[in-house]
Amino acid sequence: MPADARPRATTRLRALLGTDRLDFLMAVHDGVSARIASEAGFAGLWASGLSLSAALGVRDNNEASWTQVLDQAEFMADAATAPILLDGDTGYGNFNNFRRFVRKLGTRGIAGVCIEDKIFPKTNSFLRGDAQPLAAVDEFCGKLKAGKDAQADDDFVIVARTEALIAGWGLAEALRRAEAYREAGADAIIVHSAKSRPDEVLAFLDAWANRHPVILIPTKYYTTPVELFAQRKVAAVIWGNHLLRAAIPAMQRAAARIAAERSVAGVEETLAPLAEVFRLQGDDELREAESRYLAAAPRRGAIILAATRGSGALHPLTQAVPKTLLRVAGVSLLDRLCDHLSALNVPSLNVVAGYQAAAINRAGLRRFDNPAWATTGEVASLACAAEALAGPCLIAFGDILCRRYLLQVLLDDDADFVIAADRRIRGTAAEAPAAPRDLLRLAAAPAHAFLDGETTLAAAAFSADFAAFDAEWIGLLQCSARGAAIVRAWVEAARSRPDFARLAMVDLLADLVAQGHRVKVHLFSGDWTTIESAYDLAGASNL
Ligand code: SPV
Ligand code: MG
Repeated sequence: MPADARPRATTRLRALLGTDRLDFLMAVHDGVSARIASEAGFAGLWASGLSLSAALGVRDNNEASWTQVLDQAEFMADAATAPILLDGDTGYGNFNNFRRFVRKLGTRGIAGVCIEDKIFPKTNSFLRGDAQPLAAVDEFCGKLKAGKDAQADDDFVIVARTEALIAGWGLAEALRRAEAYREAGADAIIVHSAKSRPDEVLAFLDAWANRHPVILIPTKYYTTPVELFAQRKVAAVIWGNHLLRAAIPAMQRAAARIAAERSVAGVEETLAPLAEVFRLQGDDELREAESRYLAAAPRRGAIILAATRGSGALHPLTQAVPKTLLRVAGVSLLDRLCDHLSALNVPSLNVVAGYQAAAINRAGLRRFDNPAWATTGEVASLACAAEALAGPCLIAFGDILCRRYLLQVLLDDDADFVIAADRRIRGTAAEAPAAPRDLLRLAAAPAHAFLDGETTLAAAAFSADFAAFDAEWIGLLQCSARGAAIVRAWVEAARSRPDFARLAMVDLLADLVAQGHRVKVHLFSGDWTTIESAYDLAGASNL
């Protein structure tokens, strides 16, 4: 978040209690409720022990430990813009425990704490209230003094709450305790009541005569118009538990309906949209921060050319699926390639489909269709996905199988054009007549005859003249953002060529070289294959 130009939360809470105006503190129980209440415009928040413990699924009997409360409080403070007064129950022990609690609260962005004059472990004031023992006044005053001495921020607020009326000890005792707590240094007094009529609280206020700020929690006497409190200069009213209670029936209704209907369709429109959840989580701030702090790395992409059915030799296997969906060891060529690319952090995956295009429907893979797949070549397919040539982009044939490291080597190279080649041209001896392949002539022999290495492309062609070339292209072209823009421009220009339908990717490589671009070649020996026959497919599982 940008630096908060407003006064500190402690200062704002103190100011709120110091005025003659009646303010309202809304009870919250977690980060999201703290944000919701802040957005609703409450001047302050009450981190309610009842609400917090209920949200955690435990009782309001100090079952959540003080450090667990501290952690919850920190989430609230991070999410809230309004200052938070935390319900500190009895202070989690004696003066020593309380002063440590105060110091820790100060480090978690909490503006103030309230402690009540009961005995640890306490129970909620509306449960068997009159059976609850009260703390000795002197002991409680010592605790308040220890808290005031421990606070690091002068504006941190410590509120003393007397349960004298709850416990049935009467108005005089409530007044005696409130006065003792004021003298001990409490910044404000809460006088709590479990009656549905405000009479005992109003009697207290009248006798108290505004001698020190008072906060009320009219959970039981909620029908009392707040003007009666304002007239008596009450500093603040706490709405003690209503957001948690609003959430409970909403969750119960939704849970029951989803269970009964075995579907979420019925409740969907009754719920907060996910966009609202993300908004409450502050996603917009993260986006803004990302634009400031994250290097504007363009999203890496890949375009997989997979429009073909494959040669006649494969037709018995490609009746219902394109070649790219042929499986090797149970995984299709396309899935394996996409899995590799995802593992290598290439988020934007695109495929150009043609034959049996609808069979390609992998989640997260964007499909472009080349309806003219039967009569056009690789470049025409690439042109169908030209818009994906934005930012660094790997162009790959969909019918190859290769080890992941080959892809990694190309992706790690930030030259404008990088291709992978095999120094051994496959099948030269075995095939008669030898079928033409994507062949490369290298500008220079690599430094080592057998090790993987890198060099520069001198020429490329689809040819059977094996003797005239040095290596075979593996069907992978990695382009930098600049390289991708050049390829895109070349593809757009190629659309008007008479031979457009026949153009192959090697024609692109040859043209890049002819135009004076450096095409870097990484040389490998094996570790890949392309599937042209059932024989290739059978052999591929050895990889
Ligand atoms: C709380 O919200 O936890 C309180 C107020 O302490 S009450 O539940 O009224 O005691
Ligand atoms: Mg409480």
